[in-house]
Amino acid sequence: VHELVAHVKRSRKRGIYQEYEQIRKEPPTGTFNYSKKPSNQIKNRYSDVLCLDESRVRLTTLDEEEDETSDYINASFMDGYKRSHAYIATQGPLPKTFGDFWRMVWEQMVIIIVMTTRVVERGRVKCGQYWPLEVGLTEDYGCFLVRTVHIETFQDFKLTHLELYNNQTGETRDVSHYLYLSWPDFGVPKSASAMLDFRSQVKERQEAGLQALGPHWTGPPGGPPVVVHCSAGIGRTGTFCTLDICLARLEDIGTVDVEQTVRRMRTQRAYSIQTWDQYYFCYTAVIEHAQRTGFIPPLEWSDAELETDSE
Ligand code: PTR
Ligand code: PTR
Repeated sequence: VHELVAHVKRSRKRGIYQEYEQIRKEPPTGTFNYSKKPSNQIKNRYSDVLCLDESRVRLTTLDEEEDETSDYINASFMDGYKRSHAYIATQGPLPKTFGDFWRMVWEQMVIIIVMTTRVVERGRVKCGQYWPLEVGLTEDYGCFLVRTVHIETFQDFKLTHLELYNNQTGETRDVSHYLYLSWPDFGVPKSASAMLDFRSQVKERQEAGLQALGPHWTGPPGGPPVVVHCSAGIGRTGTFCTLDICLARLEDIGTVDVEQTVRRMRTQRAYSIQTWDQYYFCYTAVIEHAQRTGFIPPLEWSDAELETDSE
């Protein structure tokens, strides 16, 4: 991490910006054929944000009659630190895809949903209201019923405990829904420390959830994938996951590689991280975390000293 600090100081904001521009210029590494099929296009929130065929999440098809595209949802598996399928990065569900979204959550055994957008921002709808807003309410999403059990409100986020009921099997599961409130699209979180606290809460819940699954869990070692979404599922989602991966590696072996993490992520979810300040934020948040946890002394780093040549 000392090297990372040295790298940022050496490159200054301009250098980090160029590093990001370089990544941005690289073309996507695969095809988007499923996203482009005519019957799937209506399932994409944005016609220019598609998912790579190779890493897309497939839904199981409900009956034989359905055509071959009915397994489509705009969602991608992404690796985490030393873990494959650590995340599912997805777009904010559309009313048309609410049922598909809950089916994916069920099929992938998801216990945590991280939402980094608000439903409406600056007067524009960014994501559908795919869960019941008030405690005690139940919504019907076709094969699944979702009930809001309990809501906890924190300064920068809201944690909603949901109960997901499968109409066909009669089983019920608990899902934790984390809604981060202070992150505008194409922007960065108000403060790195709020984001770091948010991330550690999510991490704790994931670890507790994995414990609770116990020996019956036969899926990926770290537990079921965490669903992360914003509006398009690339900008804020990519930033959150990059940060999570970088911090996990820092905590494990004391080193960080933001650049390669983002490159690799883009091979699984194209266009992850949308702006250079989201990219730069990953650096500063990692450094802030390293300071808070004692990897580097407080005096080694000050973001302010880099302001001078920012443009
Ligand atoms: N099905 C659980 C229940 O009804 O208790 C869902 C739930 C889980 C509700 C946790 C509230 C919970 O709160 P906390 O995480 O604060 O203990
Ligand atoms: N076509 C949209 C646009 O550029 O406005 C696509 C888009 C929307 C891309 C939102 C990224 C967005 O941000 P996020 O992934 O953080 O929701």
